[in-house]
Amino acid sequence: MRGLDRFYIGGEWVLPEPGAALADVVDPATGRRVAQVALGSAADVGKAVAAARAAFPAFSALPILERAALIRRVRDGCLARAADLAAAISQEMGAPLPFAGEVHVPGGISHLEEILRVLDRFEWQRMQGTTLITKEAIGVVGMITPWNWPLNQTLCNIAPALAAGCTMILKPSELAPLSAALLAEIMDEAGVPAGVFNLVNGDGPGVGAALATHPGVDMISFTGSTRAGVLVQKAAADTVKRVTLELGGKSANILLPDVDLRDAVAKGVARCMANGGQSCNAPTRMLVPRDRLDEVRALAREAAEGIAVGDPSRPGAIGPLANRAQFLKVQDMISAAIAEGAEVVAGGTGRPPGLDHGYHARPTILIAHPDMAIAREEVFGPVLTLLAYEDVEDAVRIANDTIYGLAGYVAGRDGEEARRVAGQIRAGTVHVNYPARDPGAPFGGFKQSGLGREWGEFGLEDFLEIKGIVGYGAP
Ligand code: TXE
Repeated sequence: MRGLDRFYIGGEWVLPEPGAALADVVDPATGRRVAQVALGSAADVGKAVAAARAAFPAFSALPILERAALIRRVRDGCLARAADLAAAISQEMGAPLPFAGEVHVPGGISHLEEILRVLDRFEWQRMQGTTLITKEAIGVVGMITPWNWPLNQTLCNIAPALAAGCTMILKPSELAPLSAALLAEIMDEAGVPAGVFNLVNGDGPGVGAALATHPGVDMISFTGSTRAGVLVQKAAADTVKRVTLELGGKSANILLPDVDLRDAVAKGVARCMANGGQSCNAPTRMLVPRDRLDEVRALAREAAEGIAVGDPSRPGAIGPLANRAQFLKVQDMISAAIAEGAEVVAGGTGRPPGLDHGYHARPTILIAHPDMAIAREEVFGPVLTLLAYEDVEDAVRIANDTIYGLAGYVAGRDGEEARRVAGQIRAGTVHVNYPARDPGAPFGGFKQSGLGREWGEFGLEDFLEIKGIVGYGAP
């Protein structure tokens, strides 16, 4: 992979500035190093910004149909290398290979497909009286992405940026840079004009901060922890960049009193544990009627104990946590919850029996009180917290009693009641009765879960400025 020891800048594979450190890329399933990645510096970022700025005028002026054709070629390149992408994702963050191939890769590619549909009908300009309202590309975008859904997170930025006519510099997670390096090859082979897409690897304080402060960067699209997102927004403030943030979550899953408990608990556990629980929109708090807590306890235990860990051949298997720091954080949070009085229904600390390598954690179900840290803070691991509620009003109150507002879930037999409750959840995406993923739905947070919206037309809008030309239609 060329994009590990070199960066992709201005259409060339460029060596880092002298003195660049190397970081290990570790396969979390084994704990062994599989590659090394060069960590760039502000000087590397400066070169990439210059290339992106130089490419911006021509690329933003390209007819939409040509930009759509380019997106189609990128999609075709991703499809042609889907197996390589899945292998890279599996190695860099531990997703079992079937899950990487069947969920991660198609999920990423769906953003290219969706933006093509959006481009077919997008309204770029309209008249308002004699004023022309137009939308145009923001400029050069710095993209800082994390390790949990690497291809999904890079493509859900790249697709709308290409559609808008922006040029870009991607800094993927230094812990999971493999699929992004492949993506740079795919972009190159697809004929993306030089300087439109650039890849600079590095860590947050180095390359991430350099992107956030560089005056030649017009926008930062950040996905990651709330901690780093706040730092990025502060760093970007001096140059008044547009900043979109896709941050953490602690999403509630309200099981209404009339719900089919067996079905809803099984699906709720599976959704929470999918990807090893490392999804910002995972339903990590299951809210259940207090008088049915005993039934839920038994059903949740059964569901959690049915999840295979670390055996990719088993359907629904989960892999290890993506890295050592995450493994340790999850262990600490489970221990702290137990110390605070949470009841362990399934799992607990330590590795699953028989797995003494890698960063595998046990699918864990805890019954907690809404005030405990485990019920309030993002864990980002295979840990589901059960919370009892008194009545539906109480459930909605608990669901909304959080600094986060990324997603919500409601399940119940009476559709009208489920939709009514969904309307009361303060979150960017609410799911009623476990629907299939919709890449055209807006994705983003209320409250401290973020700023802006990703996916589909909502993602595209975030890469556009709105301009009014007053007097345009005057005689
Ligand atoms: O992510 P970081 P970490 C949450 C989750 C997890 C926690 C820690 O709770 O346990 O974050 O993860 C870059 N300036 N999420 O610390 O640091 C970094 O290099 C600019 C939620 O591994 O947020 C990487 O590219 N950039 C989440 C990206 O930010 C900086 C996904 C994400 O890393 C930076 C991942 C800085 N000062 C973790 N510091 C989600 N919302 O999906 C770091 N980065």
